[in-house]
Amino acid sequence: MRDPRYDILFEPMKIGPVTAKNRFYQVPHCNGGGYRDPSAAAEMRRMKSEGGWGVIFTEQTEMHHTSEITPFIELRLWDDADIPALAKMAKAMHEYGALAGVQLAYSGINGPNLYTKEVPRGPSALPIRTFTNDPVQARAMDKQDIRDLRRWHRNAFKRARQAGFDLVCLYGAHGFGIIQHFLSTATNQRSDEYGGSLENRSRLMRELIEEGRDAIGDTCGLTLRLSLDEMIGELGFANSELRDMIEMHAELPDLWDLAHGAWEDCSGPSRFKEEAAQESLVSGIKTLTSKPVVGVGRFTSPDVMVRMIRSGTLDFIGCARPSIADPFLPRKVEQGRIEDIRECIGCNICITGDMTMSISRCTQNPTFMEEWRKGWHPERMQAKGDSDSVLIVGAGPAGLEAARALGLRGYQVAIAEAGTALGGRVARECLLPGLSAWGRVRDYRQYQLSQMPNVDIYFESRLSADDILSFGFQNVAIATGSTWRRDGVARAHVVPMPIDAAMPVYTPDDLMDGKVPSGNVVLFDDDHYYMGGALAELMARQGRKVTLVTPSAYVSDWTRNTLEQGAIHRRLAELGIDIVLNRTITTIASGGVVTACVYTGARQEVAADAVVLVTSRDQDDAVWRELKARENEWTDNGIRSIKVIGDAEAPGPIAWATYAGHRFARELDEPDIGDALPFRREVTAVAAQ
Ligand code: FMN
Repeated sequence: MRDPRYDILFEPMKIGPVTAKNRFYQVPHCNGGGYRDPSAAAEMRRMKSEGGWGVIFTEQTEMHHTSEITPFIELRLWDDADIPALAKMAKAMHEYGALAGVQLAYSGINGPNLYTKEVPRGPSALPIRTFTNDPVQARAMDKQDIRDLRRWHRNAFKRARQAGFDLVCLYGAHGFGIIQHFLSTATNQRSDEYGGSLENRSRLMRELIEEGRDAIGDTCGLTLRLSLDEMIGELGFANSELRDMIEMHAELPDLWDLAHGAWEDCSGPSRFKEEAAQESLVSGIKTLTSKPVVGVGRFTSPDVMVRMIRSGTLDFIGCARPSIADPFLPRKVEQGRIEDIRECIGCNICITGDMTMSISRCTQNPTFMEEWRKGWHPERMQAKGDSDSVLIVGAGPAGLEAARALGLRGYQVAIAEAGTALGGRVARECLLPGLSAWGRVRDYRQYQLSQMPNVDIYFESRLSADDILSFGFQNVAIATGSTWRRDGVARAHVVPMPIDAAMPVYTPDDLMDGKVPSGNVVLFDDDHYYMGGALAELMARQGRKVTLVTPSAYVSDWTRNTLEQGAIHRRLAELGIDIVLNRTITTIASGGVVTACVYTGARQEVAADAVVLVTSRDQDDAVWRELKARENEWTDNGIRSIKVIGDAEAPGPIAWATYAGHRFARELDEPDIGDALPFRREVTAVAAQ
């Protein structure tokens, strides 16, 4: 039963000519699948429809071939050939009563056109502004270009309508859309009627919306997504100017969709941004317009959502990442199952799918983007197979997710944990600066397991191979995790590096155990994800003088894919950490280290009292290897299967571990598919000629 204090979230809301059944609004988000995996993306959106969202949007959809953002894989609506894929998406969104929305993007100076080889167009002649700094410039649009752009928009609106969408959103946020490029004096340096005054800079926006309305008719709503503040200094489109602009065009779109700054500002990870972080930027805007306002802020708490509505800040609760972590969030609020919400941890691993052009993952929801590929439902598991019992050795993220999913299937599950708490690495890492929300990986599963009578948990149970063979479980998952290496082996050193025994050497495990080195510390980061930066921050906050050395050109290089690399560098610099890029450590001597430039080999000595090695991890798989060597004893002991999963198989990010745990649970007792591909995919049809 729904708690009446959440009733307000379930009020139907009008958006122009259409009505959303509630205020849960899935704002546009990409998924790495896009035009390459349209059925996978459609099925993912269908889950959100089943999960109760009132409005569901696509990701950004390139609306014309003269503006595309290769290598990133989004949707396309270049011509009629793209309509069927989008129609499939709209149909899936509609299935349980959501409004289906498509976000149209003309990327202007954000589109390098690497695939179509067209010359990019923008309000002014400027270099393309992308993550990849492509050596391409846009030409300034003349009047004919503007007329063309308006016609292309009308065509795209008609196609969107044909595909069955109820809402069309024009993308002018995150620095990505042509509307923003015209609005901002940083990118619009025109002297004609499309440049100069705010009225002139918003002329194109007005024309596109007015003409779009004619093109889509009176059964489809038209929304506008704008940046709350461009965050690029004086020339940028700042919050005050946005407010002036909304006042000037208050009734123009059917809804104002407001999202902060650049993408990294808007989708800031929990390490740097709290829930509702955009509140002050959006507050008061509702008084400028009678049209509804949607805003975002990694909303996972229904109480915060209610506060956003009751305070008159928002009409709709916009969610991207929380809807990925739990596509059933609205349904759970409606059913009074708040404790079952699988809260987003704000790690931004979902964004890496887009940034690496692969396919998205979610740490909390391992079924994300596997709904069609593997037939995985985010809430339901198939019933158990032939066998009955499973022993899971290790209660880290892989073990916990395996236990939860197997418990749902109906197996008798026992978890044996060597320590005294659940969570494994998650329990330790969530104590590092800024990472507390990551503890939700454990908290969600801990609660779910506590509700399952068929799952037992045993602490202080460090099992040997003999124990496992003698316990009588039919299936076993070895999820014993990993340990950070102490010998420097990773990428720069594939064999142990020379280390003088007189120099105190620490690993991330030591620091997480509370053993923090003293004096001047050199941290060598050859891991390149978050750990090196997080430990440097930890030590600096404890008063150590820290020098971070990395062979990469960036601190915490891989976090460029989670959109937090800039924030990490800024924080470390502000904490006074000495950042040494493009250098590796060749030798650890008694009073310091020797570094070498990765390009020239030029050497330098750095004095140090201690060294922290953030390099790679060893899988803790001794028990697994012993069991594997004794495979001939399995059957006699009633064992049908033993598998090693997660970090114990091969260390990776936490999302890899929850995925491995989930996959183990899905595949147990299923037929062996041999060499067949373990997922579905779409293969482009080959032209006859
Ligand atoms: N915003 C867009 O306007 N268009 C997009 O295509 C888009 N892609 C995104 C992809 C991912 C994986 C994520 C996490 C966000 C994306 N965003 C995009 C931004 C979100 O719409 C949203 O504004 C932002 O993530 C903040 O909302 P949240 O805190 O609920 O995640």
